[in-house]
Formats: sequence, C-alpha cells, structure tokens
Amino acid sequence: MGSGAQVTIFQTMKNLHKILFIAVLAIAQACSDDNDDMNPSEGMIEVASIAVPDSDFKVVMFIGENETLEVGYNEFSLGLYTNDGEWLSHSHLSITPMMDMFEMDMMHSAPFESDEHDASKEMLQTFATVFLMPSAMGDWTLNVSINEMDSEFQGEVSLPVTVTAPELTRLKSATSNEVGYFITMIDNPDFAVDSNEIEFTIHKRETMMSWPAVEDLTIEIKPWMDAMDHGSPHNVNPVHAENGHYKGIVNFTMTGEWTIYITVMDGDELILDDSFTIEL
Ligand SMILES: [Cu+2]
Repeated sequence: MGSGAQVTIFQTMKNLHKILFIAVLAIAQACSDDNDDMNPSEGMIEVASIAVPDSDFKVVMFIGENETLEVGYNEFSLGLYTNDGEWLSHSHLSITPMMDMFEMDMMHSAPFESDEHDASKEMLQTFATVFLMPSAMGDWTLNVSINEMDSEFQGEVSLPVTVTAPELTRLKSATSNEVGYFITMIDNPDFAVDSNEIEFTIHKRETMMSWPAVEDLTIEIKPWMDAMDHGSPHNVNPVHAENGHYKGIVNFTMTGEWTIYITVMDGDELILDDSFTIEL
C-alpha cells in the first residue's frame, strides 16, 4: 500500500518534470513567435511609404493582396518602421485623408475610420477611407500623425496615395436638402451563388473637412438579373450596424450580372434611387 503510493508519487513527479519541460518549450516557442518571426503585414502588400522628417522612421501603408485603392470604401493598415525595416509596435498613428484638387484650387477631406488602437495586440493599426474621386482629378494624401511611445517621438507626414476608378462603380453621391450624401457598396470578393452578407456605408458632407457617418437612414435593396428579368427570394434589407455601416443579405441564385437596385430614405424623404452592378 505504502510503496504503491510512493511509486505513484514518483511517477507523478517524473511526469511533472516532463510537463514542465514541455511548458518551457512552448513558452520559448511562443516568445520567438512574438519577436523574431512576427510579421504584422503578413498577407498584405505594401502600396505606399514615406520617410518621416527628423527621424529614422518611415510610415508604410498596406492593403490586402489582390486589392487596389479605388474610389469607394477602402480598408488598409499603417505601420511605423525604422528605415531598416524594424516595426515599431509601440507607436500610435492617426490619419486625415486629404485631396488637393489643384486645378480647381480646392482642398477637401473624406470619410475615414480608425480602429481602437491596442498596442498590446501586436498588430498593425487598421483604417478605412471612402475615397471620393480618382487621383486623375487631384492629389490624394493621408496626413499621418505619429506618436512613437518608446522614444517619445511625435511628428507628422503626408503620405501620397494613388486612387483609381474601379470598373464597376462602388460609390454613389446624392443631394437632399442641400446636404451631400456618399453611399458605398463595400466590395466583397467572396460574393457567390448563395446567400451573401452585403454591406453599405453612408456619410455626409458637413464641411469640406468633416464627413461624418449617417446612422439613421433606411435602405431597401432589390437584386435583379436584368438579362433574364428575374430577381431572387430571401433578401434582407440592410439595417444600420455601426459607424454608418448598414448590413443586409443578398441572395444570388445564379452566375451572371446582377443589378442591386437601392433606395435610401430619410424618413419620407428619398435620398438615393440608384443601382450597383455585381459580376458573378
Ligand atoms: Cu476631390
């Protein structure tokens, strides 16, 4: 009885050593993952970068593979790096998009979003901008404010970006009661013959520098296959989720070209009666 218990304790001790050894290995592995092998821009491509004056830093902009910056809603990431390419995770960036329409002697900003930055997450900060026009009509920049916590560096830089017009438009504008509204359908490369989530954003122009989200509008959508003159069942009109994003369901029953007819209402007031085209 006594010796049996001793053996059990002895074996447990042996196993405990094994467990500890494995745990130490796992921690060592996790640490090396966090530091050396960590690539915060994995799966993304660099589209723009610029040196930060009076520093050894540069700001780098990334977008998803197979994406381009286009007129409409664009998500992207920004990171602060040393000129040697070391990512500075203890930095905070904030943006203001700006377009210089030099031929018209006019500057304007655009709707934009920033993530809730959490330095402990070891991720690049994510942003979004609704680019209102292509670069053919003027120069787009992101004005980036930089706060590098470790070196207590603060600075600003203007990052030039190139915005193209997509083949199928993803931005509509409308005016109602002298207020300009900007409605985007967010491109979704995963649209398929199936029930799909579909997302729109709505912002308004308060001033040339202020483009807030509009959260209290009513959207109705109707997908229609013009070539065959039929629609589809089981669609759900988008409703407001957050930050001017409206989410609904669109059901594509076959491949081909679909027209998404959309109306946007402010109470009884019609703001937009238009359509987007999706090629499936
Ligand atoms: Cu412009």
